[in-house]
Amino acid sequence: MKLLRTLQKKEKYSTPPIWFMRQAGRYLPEYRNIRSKEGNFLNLCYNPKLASEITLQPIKRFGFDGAILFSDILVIPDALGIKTEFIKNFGPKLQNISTEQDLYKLKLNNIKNHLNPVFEAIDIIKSTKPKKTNLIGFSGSPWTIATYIIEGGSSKNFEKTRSIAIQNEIFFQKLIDILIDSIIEYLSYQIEAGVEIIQLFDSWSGILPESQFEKWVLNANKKIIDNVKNKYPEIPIILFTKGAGILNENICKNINFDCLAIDQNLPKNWVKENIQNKYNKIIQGNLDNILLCYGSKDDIKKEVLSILSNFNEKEFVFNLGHGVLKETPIENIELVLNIVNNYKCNTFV
Ligand code: 1CP
Repeated sequence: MKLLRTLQKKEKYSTPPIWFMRQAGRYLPEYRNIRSKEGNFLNLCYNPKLASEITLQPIKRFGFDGAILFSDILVIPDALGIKTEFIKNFGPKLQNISTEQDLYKLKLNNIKNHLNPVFEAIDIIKSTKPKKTNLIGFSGSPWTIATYIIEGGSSKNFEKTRSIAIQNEIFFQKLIDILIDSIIEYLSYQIEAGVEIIQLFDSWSGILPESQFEKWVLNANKKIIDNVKNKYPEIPIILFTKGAGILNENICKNINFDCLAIDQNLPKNWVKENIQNKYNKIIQGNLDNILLCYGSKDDIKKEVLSILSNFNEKEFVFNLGHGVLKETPIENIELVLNIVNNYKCNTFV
């Protein structure tokens, strides 16, 4: 309950709640064990029993305050009828969409039906999770999902998506509007099924210049958040605009969300001054996932303590700046939990 109460600003704890983005995944032997038996990643996402088990694996092992639903941001294109596969040693591969004609073929009313196994998984997790652990539902944000749809998978420079958004804005706006409606519907069903907190992942928001950022990141997330907040004012919303830098100020100025998830690139002083103090937003994150994976114990300890001393004067959620890497040693995660959970005891200072 510590995570939920912190996000609702109902309580300030001496040690912050803690969970990690991508905490359910390939760095865990118990995940790899289940994964090796199921060749198809999406089948795992659509298996309520296994998805609920994987969601709770990091909770059983580490006792995090939040459990993030095991699923993926690309279940939305899959539900829209855009063929989506996860290829071994390659990553996601999506059917190509690039014209208005393609958009007419999408299945617009398929969220409830296609993603019902996800809602069933939520129902199982709700009844089997420890009481103190809060369940976090999520979705990708429109811009980030659109990049996978237009590029047909992951990308390094997003040139195709960026050029279409500029050259064929009418088409791109239609695609974004379809995604906005689908995401609102998806999040609403997740909340009805029992998630207590929502996180929106706009993982590739950082590649856009200001005017484009306003159209595709700010406006799109605002529409989703306004709609969900209107229906479910009690459900805290965390927004992760990775790489947005000082444009995060515009996000805080214009959107009524509860918590800004910050990456590892933002300077702590700037965040403290501008996000925590000026806009009075709760923040989450900032620990470098690469440092967590490859850093020495001493360097990790120093950085964790620096994050705590900078951010923990106000409501704060301890997390990474991006997801746990699959090579991350389990003992590094245990080290961080130990430091965070014992922070006030001064044993590590
Ligand atoms: O074979 C495997 O096991 C697949 C690895 C994997 C896992 C464990 C993928 C493929 N997705 C996931 C789960 C996942 N993805 C979760 C739930 C588990 C948790 O967080 O603990 C969540 C929240 C996501 C979200 C996600 N998927 C994002 C946003 C967060 C971020 O990391 O920026 C993105 C961009 C994806 C797309 C995705 N899913 C998987 C891959 C390989 C990719 C492409 C990543 C890329 O383009 O770099």
